[in-house]
Amino acid sequence: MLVTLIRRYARPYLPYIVAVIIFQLASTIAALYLPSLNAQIIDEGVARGDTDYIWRTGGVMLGVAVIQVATAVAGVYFGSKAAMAFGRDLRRGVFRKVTSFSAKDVNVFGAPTLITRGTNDVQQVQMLVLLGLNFMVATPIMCIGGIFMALREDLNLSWLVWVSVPLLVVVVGYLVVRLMPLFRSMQKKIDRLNGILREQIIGIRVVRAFVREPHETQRFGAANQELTDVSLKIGALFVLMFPAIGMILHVSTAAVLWFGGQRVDAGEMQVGSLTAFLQYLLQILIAVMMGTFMAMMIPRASVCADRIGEVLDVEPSIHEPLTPTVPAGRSGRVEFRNVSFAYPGAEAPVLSNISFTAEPGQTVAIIGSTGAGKTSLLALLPRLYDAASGEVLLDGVPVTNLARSDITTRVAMVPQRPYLFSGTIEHNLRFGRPEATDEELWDALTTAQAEDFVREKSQGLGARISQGGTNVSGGQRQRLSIARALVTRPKVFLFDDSFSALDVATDARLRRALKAKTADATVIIVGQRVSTIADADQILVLDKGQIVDRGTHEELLDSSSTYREIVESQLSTEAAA
Ligand code: TTP
Ligand code: MG
Repeated sequence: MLVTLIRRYARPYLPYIVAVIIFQLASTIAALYLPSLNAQIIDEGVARGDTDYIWRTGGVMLGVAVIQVATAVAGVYFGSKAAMAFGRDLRRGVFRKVTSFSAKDVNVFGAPTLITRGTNDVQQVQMLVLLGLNFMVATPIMCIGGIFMALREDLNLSWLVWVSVPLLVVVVGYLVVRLMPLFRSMQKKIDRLNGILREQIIGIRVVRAFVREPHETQRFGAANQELTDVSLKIGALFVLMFPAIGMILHVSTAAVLWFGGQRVDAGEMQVGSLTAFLQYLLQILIAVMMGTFMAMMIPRASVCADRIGEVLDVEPSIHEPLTPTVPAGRSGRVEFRNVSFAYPGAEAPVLSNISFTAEPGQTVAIIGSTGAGKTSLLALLPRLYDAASGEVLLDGVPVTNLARSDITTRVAMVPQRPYLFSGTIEHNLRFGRPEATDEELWDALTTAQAEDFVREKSQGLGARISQGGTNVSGGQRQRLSIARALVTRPKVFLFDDSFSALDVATDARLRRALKAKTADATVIIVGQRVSTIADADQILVLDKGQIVDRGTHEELLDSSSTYREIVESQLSTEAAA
């Protein structure tokens, strides 16, 4: 998966990558050339007292050093550009994919892990690409070139290379192998800690109300301690790593000086060669170290790449038809034909054999006890889910054959638990139709009985709404979300229990105002209060996912015992209150 992802998302940045390779090649070769120039100055210039030679070679050395620095900077620049662009595109890819998910697809993963995959996991892969671009070319050339150059300086000391490099690989490799599982476990502990923190912040009121702070604090404390323990273990290994590497570097230096010094003494080697040899050995060791660090990132990044791949590979369970049918009329006629539906993984169907028609200008009301399937029924029209059997038709065309835009411009839903986005009131109201004018917004607010409280805000339409709409009351949120639906001027309105948080008087006023605004539209209302739905043209009584009775209020009072029970229970509770 790692390779696939990198291949797919890095392709547009191929020119950058080629630039990185060229610049790194140049900078590595320059870096390899420097110690040998240094040796020449010492052995030829200083030894013979040839000032001219020293100046000339020194000048060349300065030039090479400048080239080395400049190309190294350019390499890192293009490498970073490519890696960051890669990360951005990958994040965008995950985001687009998740946006195309149906409610069912989101449930398969769960929201928190989708968020982690789109952010943290992408970052891990991006990091590997960044380091890869920076070291991929330089490291092997440095190793091989370094060994070649070192041997050119002195063959007799070559055994030092063959001893110190494998030693370093073994030591660093051992520590890396010990570190890997700890890193993986740390990732999981961070996930867990985030999860607990998130839950506690969101549920803070409930935690307070039930005085669960001590218990929650303890739960958080335990997860926190686990993370600390893992971090400490990692720390302990790192504490070992740096002295171990330092030790190898220093012992190698001492060995080169010791054995090289003897050869210099014996006149078999020149001082310049000795320093050059030493510098090459250090270059090789540092390159090997970097290579090992990089290798350490690969497993971690590939775990992340797999997790990202799982998201990208999902075929959204609800997709648009390839050749959408264009409906003949656009009046907003809704028809359910023998519709059955079950939630994924549930054995019993939530809806069975639902058939009804809602004509434009009509109001169809749905009433039934909690869990009867009212919300599920509404969800089928905007295709939040697809029916298992039967057909849901909008203007005579099955919704599965309609283009998405054809549905969304004609159907507006006020969900049972309305959600507002962080931003301003205005921005929320224009959600479905960005080009709506201010007058239209105020008009919708008036109809939704929300004008007064918006006017009371000093910033009016510009008043801030926090994420989810948590800084307005439940009833205000419902009315804003009704106004949001009105602004889109749809042909079909779906109100899912949208008046439940309103007092009876406001409910009545709102429905009167709505009636005028929705005269030509098809209205489907889910209601709990009989008063909310009594004047509907058709009332469907839903019980355990089936329509048990249908008719107007008067007809149902006569014919439906279930309906009469509901009415009586409400009358008696009202009387009791
Ligand atoms: P709903 O359709 O949500 O029932 P409802 O809208 O009639 O109830 P309420 O008046 O309380 O709003 O649920 C019907 C059944 O489907 C219920 O048994 C729970 C189940 N269900 C799921 O399994 N998954 C879901 O995502 C939803 C919304 C419901
Ligand atoms: Mg419901």
